[in-house]
Amino acid sequence: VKHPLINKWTLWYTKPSSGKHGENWSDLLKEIQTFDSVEEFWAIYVHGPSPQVYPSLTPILTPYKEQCSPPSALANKSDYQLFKFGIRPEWEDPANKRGGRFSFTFHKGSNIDTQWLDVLLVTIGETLEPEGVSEVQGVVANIRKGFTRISCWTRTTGLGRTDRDRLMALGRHFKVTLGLTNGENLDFSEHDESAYVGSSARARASFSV
Ligand code: M7G
Repeated sequence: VKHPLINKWTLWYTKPSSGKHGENWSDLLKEIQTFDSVEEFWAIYVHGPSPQVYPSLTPILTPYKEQCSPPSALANKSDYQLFKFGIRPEWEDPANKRGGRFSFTFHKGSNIDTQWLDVLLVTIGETLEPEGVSEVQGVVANIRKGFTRISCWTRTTGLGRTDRDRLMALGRHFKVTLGLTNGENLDFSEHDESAYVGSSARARASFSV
């Protein structure tokens, strides 16, 4: 018997760019596996993608064999993304277009493996937001040279007062999951702006929690 999840999820991986001309973001972004039960999640988390999906992963399994390793084992410039099934982890996806993200940047040398597992669990367990609220689109871990970053992508940017309150509540839960203290701020930025400036790192925060 498998224990079903409320939603179906897909785990993605962005392999580091080679720096070669003509290589673009969509060549780097790869779907690892989709799952909708607790058991399948753990199998992927512990053992990596199932043999059935290996053939489609060949281009990234060699030389990158670390897809389901913890973030600390990933190469610089790689990402993990866990998104609701059907939503690509991109600003351009119709489901993300009008949204944004909460993010926290951990300084160089931080090991975020525990935080990332906790984030995965609250995401598939759907405890980040109350029943009936559906802001969470997915979560992302970025491995970069000088830092690591964990984000939670949301459907909206909290324009109205009630929407903003709902986003703030989500942000506070996310903050607790990451084990942040009150002095450590979680910034919210809009995807619109990340797409405009070409990097989420350079997008300014519209508010913090
Ligand atoms: P980043 O992953 O937001 O973080 O962007 P960083 O700036 O801290 O490294 C890195 C690069 O990946 C961007 O400059 C884009 O080339 C590409 N990229 C990242 N994301 C999330 C997207 C996306 O959603 N759409 C597109 N087209 N490119 C993206």
